Amino acid sequence: MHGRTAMAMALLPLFLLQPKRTSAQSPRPDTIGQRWTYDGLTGPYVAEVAATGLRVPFGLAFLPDGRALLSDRPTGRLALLDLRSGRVTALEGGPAVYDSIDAGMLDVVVHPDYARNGWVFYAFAERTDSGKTTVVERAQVRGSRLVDRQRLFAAYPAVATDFHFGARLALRDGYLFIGLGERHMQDLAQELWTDHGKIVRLFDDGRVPRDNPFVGRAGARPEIWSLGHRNPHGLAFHPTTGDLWESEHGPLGGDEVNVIRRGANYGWPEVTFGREYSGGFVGDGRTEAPGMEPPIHHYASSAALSGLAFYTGAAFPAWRGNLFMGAMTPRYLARLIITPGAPPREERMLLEQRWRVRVVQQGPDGFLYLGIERTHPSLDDGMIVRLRPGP
Ligand SMILES: [Ca+2]
Repeated sequence: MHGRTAMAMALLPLFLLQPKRTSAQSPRPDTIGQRWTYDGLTGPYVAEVAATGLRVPFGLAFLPDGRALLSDRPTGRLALLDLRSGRVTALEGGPAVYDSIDAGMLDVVVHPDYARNGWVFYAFAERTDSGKTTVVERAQVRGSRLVDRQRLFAAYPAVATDFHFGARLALRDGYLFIGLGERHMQDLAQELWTDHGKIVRLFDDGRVPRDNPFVGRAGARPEIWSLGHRNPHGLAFHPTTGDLWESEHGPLGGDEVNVIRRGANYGWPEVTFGREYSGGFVGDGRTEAPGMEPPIHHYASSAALSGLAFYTGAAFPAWRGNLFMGAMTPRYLARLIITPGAPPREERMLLEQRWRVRVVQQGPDGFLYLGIERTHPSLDDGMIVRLRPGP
């Protein structure tokens, strides 16, 4: 996302479900332990600062020992977060990261079998003589160092722009899915010779599965799983269906939530509900076309969706099965209530904070953790905030 201006929100056909805030605004800057209480639609909840001193916390993943891994995009670093004290310790031994505009250290995830194999996976932007691209590695965490780093993937080819690197990672059943932006070169999203604007699927050791949809097609990248994406910023498996869900940024409007199918084309830039930043149509302005998958949900005005998490915990029973995303341009946390056969309903949470929520993850305690970016040093520090049930 770049160059966007805040716009009035027009979220039809959603119902607008607006919670009301109950406690007074606290003075800035925010500090660890600072909290606000809200009357949500499903009951009271507390937003509590868990860590500060960050810039753009882009990825967040929990380790079995009560710590979390986070990425702080423009610093190019991964860090360990102690969830009890809020102490953040940068990890040494990471890769050299390119950090301009949309680049930097991107997503980080923990292998579902981490307790057995110790692998963590992370995506970052890399600069070489031929340009910049999105790279994925896996490594082990030993003390405060990354060790045994293995390079698994580099999106082909490296190009000159500093925009739309993605990236989000999701792991299940030995497969690694990577959501990649089209690098602000929109026609690449429809081209099978390049990884940009695609979701790719690898084994978790970086090998390409032979049953990927474009294996054996002349000129196609065999790692491609789906195409026609603009800039994925959320990727997660549905807790009951197992489907892979994705959120992506549109241009001016046209942010989407998609369910990702093998080999499917998600349309960008041939079909979109968004407009060019100038206000004109993208291409010939089509919003649907044969052979192109429609989003299951889209935003008519700019939402700048970031992160995607399904809630499954015990702390908020009323949220189970709901989908959470940051909406960074209007600046709220979206709770989507998805009912088959009906339009999603949305609760816009934390509107008064005007936080830019970059990432949402459910913690091992069942609380919801948000990575919030620094918008201005004297207003919002980059921080991690947890939502827990209120009194
Ligand atoms: Ca689309």
